[in-house]
Amino acid sequence: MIEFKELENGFEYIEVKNGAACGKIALQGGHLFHFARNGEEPILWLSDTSDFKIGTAIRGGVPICWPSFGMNNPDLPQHGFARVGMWKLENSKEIDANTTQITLVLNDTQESLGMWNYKFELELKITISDKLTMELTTTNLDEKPFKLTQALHTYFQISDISNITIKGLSGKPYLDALTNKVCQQNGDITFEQEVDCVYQEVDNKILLVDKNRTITIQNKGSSSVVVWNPWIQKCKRMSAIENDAYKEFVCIESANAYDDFKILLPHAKHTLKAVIY
Ligand code: TA6
Repeated sequence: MIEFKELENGFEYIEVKNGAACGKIALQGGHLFHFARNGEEPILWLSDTSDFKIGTAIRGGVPICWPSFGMNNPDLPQHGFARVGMWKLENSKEIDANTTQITLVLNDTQESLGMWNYKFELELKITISDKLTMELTTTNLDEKPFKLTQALHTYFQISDISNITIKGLSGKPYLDALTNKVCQQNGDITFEQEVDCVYQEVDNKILLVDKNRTITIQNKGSSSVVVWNPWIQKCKRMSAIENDAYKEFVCIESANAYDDFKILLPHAKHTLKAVIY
């Protein structure tokens, strides 16, 4: 089932249900804000106080950070403009009883050209099945090259921040965004404070091990992964989130960030892919 729905305030989204899973995708931001396998707790976390209003990024799900991650480009808002842009539905198809694919696109506008003077096409292909697959493809439609940093800024729902361990990043170098120092990961990741790390040279699966389930993240077209939890103080300062919600989620972001940036020549393409299961 693929349904086109609207909230009372006119906020449009697509609801997908099939034999394996369900998902909800907002046209604003191309923002997948719900994904759950049938009979299971959602895999994506969504803030109870998230905004569903035009021009404000949803807090949770998978915000699309593009064409810059963080404040990598001072001419752009934090995490770029794609996550508040109005995307268009390009295609929706039920591949089989357990697999549904939704394709959304975002193109340059007068507004985007005013901030970032490049013609582009950004395509997001979301496949909802017992696995969640997201493929974000950038095409440079301009006559000049551009630098790209990006992330699928995935918020994972967890039982509690004290219960989880992230495996697969031991030995990897990372930029600690809190200290701006480059360090090396020693062993698995657990959480006792704010964490905001951009891991580099990542070429393997990442495991999010929780009390009752383990989620696997397999990336392609990316060698950087961001691990983030705001912890107590930053959570209190953030918009559209309850003060103690830091306990409910962790972000493991499939990225091209920091040294893993891309330079796209005219008419070149790059796909950032994440498979979550
Ligand atoms: O990915 C981690 C991060 O860059 C954090 O520094 C924090 O700012 C987070 O993204 C959320 O950013 P947002 O603009 O969505 O509040």
